[in-house]
Amino acid sequence: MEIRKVLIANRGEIALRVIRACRELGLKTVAVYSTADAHSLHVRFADEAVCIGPGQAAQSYLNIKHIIAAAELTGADAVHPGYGFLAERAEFAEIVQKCGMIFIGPDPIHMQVMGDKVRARQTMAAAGVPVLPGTGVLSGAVEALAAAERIGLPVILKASAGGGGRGMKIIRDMRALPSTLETAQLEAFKAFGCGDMYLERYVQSPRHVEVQVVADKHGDAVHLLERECSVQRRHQKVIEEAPCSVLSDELRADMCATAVKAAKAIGYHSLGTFEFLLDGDHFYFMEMNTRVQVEHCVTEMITGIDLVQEQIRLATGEPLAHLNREHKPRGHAIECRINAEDPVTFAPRPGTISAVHFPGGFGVRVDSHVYTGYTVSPHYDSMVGKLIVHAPDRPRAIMRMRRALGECVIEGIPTNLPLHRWLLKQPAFVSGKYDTHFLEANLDPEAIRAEVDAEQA
Ligand code: MV4
Repeated sequence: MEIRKVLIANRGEIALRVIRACRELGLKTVAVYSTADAHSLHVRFADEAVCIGPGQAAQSYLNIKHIIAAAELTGADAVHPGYGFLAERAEFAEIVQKCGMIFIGPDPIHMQVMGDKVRARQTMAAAGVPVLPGTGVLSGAVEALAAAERIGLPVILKASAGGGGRGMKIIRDMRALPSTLETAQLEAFKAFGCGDMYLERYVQSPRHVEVQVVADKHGDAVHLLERECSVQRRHQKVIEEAPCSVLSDELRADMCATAVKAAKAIGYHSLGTFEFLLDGDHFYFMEMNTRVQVEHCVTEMITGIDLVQEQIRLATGEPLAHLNREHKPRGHAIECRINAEDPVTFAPRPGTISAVHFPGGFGVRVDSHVYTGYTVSPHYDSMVGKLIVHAPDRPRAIMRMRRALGECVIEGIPTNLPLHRWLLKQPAFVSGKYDTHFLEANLDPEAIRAEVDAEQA
């Protein structure tokens, strides 16, 4: 199977990222865009561009008919979904394939299995991947109470159709379980069209560590080490790094081998990420992401592998033969997500950027679609770019990130740059000893405001 022309069914920095990979592979590109994105760089940098609807995502970037029409009109032979929007919708991948095009991603069946969190849990357990003690879909309060009794409190109720932290409730008291289950089922039904819930033992202070896997269509799979993603707020990641600074070589090897075993067991192909909860020196499967992720760049920096090019090659059926089997981390990489938002309240702040200057220099990478005069639209998420640094070790990566943040200027709209400047100084971050509660537990509005004032001085 050969690819000549790729349609990128996305926008923003990831659309640019995919266009860059295609250009280096000698492939033609087709951008699709909403009327709100008419002046976007992905439209300018692609070989062709097709308008697919108005600003509301439901009518453009989520409009399968319009995207397929754009692909047929331009003669694209492959579709890259990026992340978000249609990236994990099995139905979209199926339609792309039925129209005779290559979907640059996994088999739709794997998107389905991993989208159903109960099925994903069962599938992983059957493949020998550690999962927390838990249940299948709960039939009601009687079963839930018995399960909680067996597992021990606290437990967590999760929606089978949820994921990414949506539809979860922590139970610390048996008496609250029946009513919380009922509420959660109703909420899940409203949000996802499916009220199925399951229970797991609740881990109080875990770290979020995920393993990047690449797998070909011939049953081969390799890992590309792990990423640490515990610096987050309300399930939105803020900083990611690779490798994870608290993993022993043994634990890293175990976690990475487990991810490879899991990918092979289900016959997975393309890029995939296994998310684990790390509790001391135990790890448990949480979810699998079947797409390229925002934070893929930190893995690229420490492995030297272009993940998007790899993803495209794999989609054509190329074998993994050329990839090293065992990767040792090559230095340390950190990524800061830069958002157009209030740095203290995190409220999105769309608007027009009056001036922008991105940092540069040795070991600094900026993946961004914005420029002076660019308007951040309220229709889409508020990320305006990613600042990534690479250095020989973690202390030097932190110094380099502080230096790069100091050079970064975005004017006209507030951004979370002051939050990042504050974060990179926090003793818990610098020590590397932090868990998923670190950011929310240590937020210091006064200190962040001081960073805002320092920026304006
Ligand atoms: C958990 C957990 C503790 N115990 N499951 C949140 C996102 C989704 N992938 C799973 N999540 C969690 N599941 C059990 N049994 C804690 C979280 C969690 C979390 C996980 C990763 C990163 C940040 C988090 C923030 C809050 C809760």
